[in-house]
Amino acid sequence: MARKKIALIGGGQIGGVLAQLCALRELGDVVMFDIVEGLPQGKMLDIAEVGPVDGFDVNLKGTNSYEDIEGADVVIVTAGLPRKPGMSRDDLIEVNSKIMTQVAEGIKKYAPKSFVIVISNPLDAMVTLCQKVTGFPYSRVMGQAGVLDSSRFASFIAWELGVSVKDVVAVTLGGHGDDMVPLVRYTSVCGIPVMELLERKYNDKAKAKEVMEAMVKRTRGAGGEVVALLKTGSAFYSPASSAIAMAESILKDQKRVLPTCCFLQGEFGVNGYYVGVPAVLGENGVEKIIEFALDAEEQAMMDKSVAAVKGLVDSMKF
Ligand code: A3D
Repeated sequence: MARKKIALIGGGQIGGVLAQLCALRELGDVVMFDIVEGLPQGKMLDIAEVGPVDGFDVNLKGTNSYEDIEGADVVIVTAGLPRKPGMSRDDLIEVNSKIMTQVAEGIKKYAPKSFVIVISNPLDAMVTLCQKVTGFPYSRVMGQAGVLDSSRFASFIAWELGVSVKDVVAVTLGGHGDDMVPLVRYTSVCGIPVMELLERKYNDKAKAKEVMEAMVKRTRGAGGEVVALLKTGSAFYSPASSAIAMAESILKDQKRVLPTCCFLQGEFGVNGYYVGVPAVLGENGVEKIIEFALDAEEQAMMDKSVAAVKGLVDSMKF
């Protein structure tokens, strides 16, 4: 059986971590494409030379030619500019749309059977554009945002309650913007609703609510919090790990349920837009969107988030 092949489009901060994680987990052979000469070649050589130490055995190649991504099973796209302090993700739309159009044309030509995971921002708009340009089925083009947003939310809850991050299950819905929807009612620690644990901790419902609201706010602004600290770019370890979880679920047909930016056709009352929802990821890509009931307050937050996505996507000229 041939080895799996993973193509990384963009060899910057996230691209480098993606390559290292692919190698460490031996997910397959990896090709990194970037327009900057020497950058992908240098990064891949650097990682490859530590195979004997880390004990991985995969082929790693850096390239400036799209031909080299030929036959890729999974393509992960990080090409594009990241935010600087004070910028919103939406400020990147003009410049990153041009980049995404070129990238999607390259993928369409050289990896026509691949599954594509987009990370470039503004996420929901860039996934939409990637699907439009490639013309691939919706099940094969998706975006990474929700795995990370949910992981951030789960981290804040674990730190607040003094429990292992492994035992918190949290989910966020909606667009990857400041209106994203962390779903408190469906968040639990070892199956126990998180609000029950917070109320016990503080013995005060109002205080518990206040603490949760602060964590929801921090989750919504978590990307910006990292940008403000780094000053020269945005988060890169965490989006890389999150996309690898999605790629691994597809490559190994794990059928994990992961918050994924998927094309909705009526689910959650959304029709014809890419929005973050839980989905089953397996050998056929997005195999199923998991729908469930939202209460009036959650639906209102979802509607607000979707309205922001629609505004951005509708502003793009395809
Ligand atoms: P950075 O380190 O700047 O890397 C981007 C790379 O893209 C650079 O190496 C560029 O040379 C390359 N590039 C530019 N134009 C092209 C092109 N036409 N074809 C191929 N490569 C090109 O950025 P980064 O890795 O930190 O971030 C990449 C993207 O991910 C940005 O748009 C970020 O905003 C976004 N991002 C998304 C999340 C999500 O969770 C969705 C989180 C963090 C960052």
